[in-house]
Amino acid sequence: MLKLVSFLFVCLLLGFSSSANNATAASKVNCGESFQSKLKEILAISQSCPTTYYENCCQIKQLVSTLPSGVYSVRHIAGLSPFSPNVHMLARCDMVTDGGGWLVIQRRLPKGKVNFVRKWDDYENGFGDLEGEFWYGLKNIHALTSQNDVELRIDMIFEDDGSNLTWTYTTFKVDGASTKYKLIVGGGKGTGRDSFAYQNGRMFTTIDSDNDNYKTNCAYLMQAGWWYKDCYFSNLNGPHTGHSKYAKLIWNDGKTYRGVSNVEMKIRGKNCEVQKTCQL
Ligand SMILES: *[C@@H]1O[C@H](CO)[C@@H](O)[C@H](O)[C@H]1NC(C)=O
Ligand SMILES: *[C@@H]1O[C@H](CO)[C@@H](O)[C@H](O)[C@H]1NC(C)=O
Ligand SMILES: [Ca+2]
Repeated sequence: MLKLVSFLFVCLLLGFSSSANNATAASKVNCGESFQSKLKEILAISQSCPTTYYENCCQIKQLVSTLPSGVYSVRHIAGLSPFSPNVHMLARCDMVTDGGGWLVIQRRLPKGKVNFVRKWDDYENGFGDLEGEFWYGLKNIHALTSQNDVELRIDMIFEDDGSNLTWTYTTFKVDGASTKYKLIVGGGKGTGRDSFAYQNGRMFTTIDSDNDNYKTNCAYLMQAGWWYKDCYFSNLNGPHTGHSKYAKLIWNDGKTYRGVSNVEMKIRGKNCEVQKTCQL
């Protein structure tokens, strides 16, 4: 299971604004300081008063533009916890790509060892390791994409020649459990075939829950969970080593199905204004 460690914090520091969006207290952090001490101070402040600081990857990036990509505590997603909004959960943030501030919802690494052939419950709740390969969970992705308009970015590296491909989407939503987490994606920009948009409008299918158009179960055939139609042009949760040509981590680039070694699917609020230089 994904280590979505949730913990209840009580903000003990007086004098901090209660507004989650107000970074006034952060003015303590001085741009002139070295990166390491700045980082230490941010982490210390955030642990005693996280509600003020760790709203999402974008706000963390806004706070200190030099923070590295990695695992951070973010404000708990509305609706998922009785303790909301004071409960926090962990998320992987990409703080580098195109200005940073991205929350990573799926990640694959070369020869990764995490098993992605999983049942519905696991795809719903998330699994893997935020420092390695993981799936952030349909419940979480639904919550994150329904409370805020987000853009989606998919970064991939191909197995055959190590070249990379990026697709970006101006629309990305994952509907709720009642529609089997239907995919709504549009505004794709990239090179070659838009192999993710092909899955648009499809429900999610896993080995034990067949919601695809094909006569048998695409998840079983392709060894993953995905928004299969009949079945796919992309299979980003597929196994690194296929036991058949198509039951594999794959992307169709318009010419052919190509094995993929690295993937990150990441989202960022459209209202996220990433500051590229430290302005605290
Ligand atoms: C942030 O806090 C400062 C100082 O308390 C206040 O002047 C300002 O209006 C607040 N901004 C927001 C967006 O709440
Ligand atoms: C992607 O490929 C381009 C062109 O070869 C290269 O400049 C860039 O560094 C690559 N990016 C990544 C993340 O590998
Ligand atoms: Ca089917």
